Amino acid sequence: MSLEQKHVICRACHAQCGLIVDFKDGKPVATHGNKDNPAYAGFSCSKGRDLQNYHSYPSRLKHSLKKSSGGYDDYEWKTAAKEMAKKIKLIINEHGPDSVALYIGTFGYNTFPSHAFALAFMKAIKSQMIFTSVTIDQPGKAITAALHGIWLAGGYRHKEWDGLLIMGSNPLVSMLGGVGANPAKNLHEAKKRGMKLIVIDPRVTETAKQADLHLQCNPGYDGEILACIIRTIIQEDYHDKDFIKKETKGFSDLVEAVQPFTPKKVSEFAGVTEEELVEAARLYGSFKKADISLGTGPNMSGAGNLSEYLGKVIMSLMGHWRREGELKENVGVFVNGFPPIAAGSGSTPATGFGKKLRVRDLEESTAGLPTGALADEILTPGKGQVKALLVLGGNPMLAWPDQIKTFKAMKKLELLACFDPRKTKTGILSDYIIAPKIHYERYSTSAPNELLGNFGNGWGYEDTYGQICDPILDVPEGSNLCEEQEFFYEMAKELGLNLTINSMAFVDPNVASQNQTIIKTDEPFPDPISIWEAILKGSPVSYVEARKDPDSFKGKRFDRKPDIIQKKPDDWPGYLNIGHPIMISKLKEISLKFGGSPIADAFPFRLISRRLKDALNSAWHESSSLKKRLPHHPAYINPSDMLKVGINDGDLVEITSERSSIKCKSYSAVDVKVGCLAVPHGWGTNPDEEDDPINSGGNTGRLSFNDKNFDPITGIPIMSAIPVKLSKLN
Ligand SMILES: Nc1nc2c(c(=O)[nH]1)N[C@H]1C(S)=C(S)[C@@H](COP(=O)(O)OP(=O)(O)OC[C@H]3O[C@@H](n4cnc5c(=O)[nH]c(N)nc54)[C@H](O)[C@@H]3O)O[C@H]1N2
Ligand SMILES: Nc1nc2c(c(=O)[nH]1)N[C@H]1C(S)=C(S)[C@@H](COP(=O)(O)OP(=O)(O)OC[C@H]3O[C@@H](n4cnc5c(=O)[nH]c(N)nc54)[C@H](O)[C@@H]3O)O[C@H]1N2
Ligand code: SF4
Ligand SMILES: [Mo]
Repeated sequence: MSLEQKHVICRACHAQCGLIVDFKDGKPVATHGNKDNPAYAGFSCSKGRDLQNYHSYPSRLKHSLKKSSGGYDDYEWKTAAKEMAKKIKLIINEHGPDSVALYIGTFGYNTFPSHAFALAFMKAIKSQMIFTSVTIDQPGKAITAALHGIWLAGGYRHKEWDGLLIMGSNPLVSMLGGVGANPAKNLHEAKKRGMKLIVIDPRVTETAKQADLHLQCNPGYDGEILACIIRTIIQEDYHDKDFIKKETKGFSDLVEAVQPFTPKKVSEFAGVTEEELVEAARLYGSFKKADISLGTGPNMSGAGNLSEYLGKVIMSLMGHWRREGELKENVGVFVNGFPPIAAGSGSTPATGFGKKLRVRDLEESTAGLPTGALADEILTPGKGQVKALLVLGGNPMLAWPDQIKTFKAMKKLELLACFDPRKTKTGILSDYIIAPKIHYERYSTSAPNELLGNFGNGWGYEDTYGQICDPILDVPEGSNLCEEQEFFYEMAKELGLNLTINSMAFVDPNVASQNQTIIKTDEPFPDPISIWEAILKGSPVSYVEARKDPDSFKGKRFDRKPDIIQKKPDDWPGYLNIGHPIMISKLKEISLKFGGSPIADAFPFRLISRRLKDALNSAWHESSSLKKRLPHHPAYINPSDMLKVGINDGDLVEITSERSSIKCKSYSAVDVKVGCLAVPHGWGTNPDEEDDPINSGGNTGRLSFNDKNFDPITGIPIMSAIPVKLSKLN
């Protein structure tokens, strides 16, 4: 018997944990954390620990598929690429380049080469119709970066925090939310050091259980709660007047706009007491080096841009940004961050520079094109109608809002192709499913998580951590699998086009496009190392150099000096905008209709989103750990609400919104706010299939309209805090 250990990067989520795989007689038998890894320090989650099984899940495709009259045929991927390219050409000839759209889902991001080649392909065919899951996730972050501006030196990291405010995020499960690569350990250490944690969430989440102060709010009032905190911070004189004067604009407009948000008024509808609101403001006001992190909850419940914006405004009011002369340790390994200058970038437009959609006056914003409107772009006839959709590592049928409309849209397409290792609910409507190599079978780096570090406070790495990973397992015997980038290359080759790859080692897209590599399709497909070299062109540490050190494959701290934050030049034009007119008018708008629109008696509950430890959106539902822990898709309901409606734990329930209804199995959960149902997204059947609440669960996307209550900038509709009613299913 031979035993061996190999290092790997788990790409099952953005966290990109450095793990170890145990091999027995050449077969992977276990995957686990690596306690010597300097960033993850032994961390792994149940999905990572299931990776060796994931490669042979029954649902895993070993061949690409093409739809035929009798179902699906196994297909050579190269043949599929040639056929799809021909079809795309016909569609473009008839309807123009923008009739071909690309949707990049969560897995399209986690694999940089596929992402970069997909974008390059779209550029080559001259289509601007590139959509991603960002606009149905936390688009408020990109809008805030534009309107508020970015503090170039960044914020403080968990080792330095004396305080942290988390709103509508659960980093102990989601690994997003700013507590670093090993959130449980980092949070524990920070708290031991005296850091105080404030959590604002309708659920007593794993993270809220650690909080010094938990505001168990009603969902959908985050803008009001933050405005109230701002009002109190200013009124009680906690703000940093010197920082505000030197580095920000808009203070007086802000002060005026938050006046209506008194603790008394906000406490009337936000589900928290006046005292709790004031206590949260005082506690945050007492912090010197703190961070505010918002998650999907506030972004999906109606005022995402405003909530994200006000989160940053509080940090700027308090001056919780890294200052001149301080050290910045995360100076980048594979990704270049912002220059280490103690200065605001200035406010830039969030829209008005890109592609305009034909529907609802929506257009490209700093968060990208509105995915919430893509179904309409497919369904609305006329010039510019989308006829072909390429789905890279996503699952629109279970992830997009308005499942009923999404279904109609998918059926309407002349060409639908999914790049996915499984035949998903979108896959079963597709003309082609392209089966990729996965995890152990691919080259990867920790760059995706590092790049994320520039988009969310406390995301990414603390310091100069990086890892490289080469394949550690052959593809299954008899399979015919590709990496998505090879597929895009084959399509481009068929169309006689070259591909121009932008480096992904820069935050600024303009700089990225100055670091391009042209992939000539009359030459052979480049080897994987050259591909990664191109993807990371211009990175602080060269990929090829990094490969020379065996420790890079285990995950290590690269030897790079921390930056000393520089003083801004005297003529620096930038600033932080804490009173942006768009956000000030949004504050006025919500102050005029306090408490939002009254909830119709017909829909007295609010359905909120939440994530599951063992699943990843619509994927990993087959994992053994999930099946053991949670055999059914749960609708978590407070027992007092169950009593009110006359349901018992485990009963099947119907959840109905203005849009439609779904069936789920109820789970009694004292940790859910009374009046809320917490239901994970990414489950359920397609609208033309039988409901299957036991095995498939209910799709929360089916409960939302994509064209009502949507954000006018990003197009995100209400995907959390959806008004619903609840009844027992007989
Ligand atoms: N109501 C409601 N709706 C939501 C949310 C919510 O909280 N509430 N969350 C939203 C959010 S935050 C997001 S990001 C979206 C997610 O939206 P999507 O990204 O569209 O959905 P996922 O389920 O993450 O789809 C990922 C797909 O990638 C596939 N995959 C796995 N590994 C690979 C690989 O190596 N290569 C390729 N090509 N594919 C792979 C998986 O099988 C899966 O089908 O959903 C959104 N929808
Ligand atoms: N295990 C696991 N990890 C994941 C994923 C997964 O599916 N499973 N998905 C990945 C993806 S795509 C993403 S984007 C991240 C998301 O990461 P997070 O944003 O941390 O996602 P959640 O864990 O769903 O936390 C959202 C929280 O918002 C609360 N909430 C809902 N509505 C409201 C509201 O109106 N106001 C407030 N204040 N709170 C509200 C919910 O109770 C929930 O606790 O996680 C990623 N990581
Ligand atoms: S947290 Fe994400 S990257 Fe880490 S082991 Fe789990 S699924 Fe993999
Ligand atoms: Mo997401």
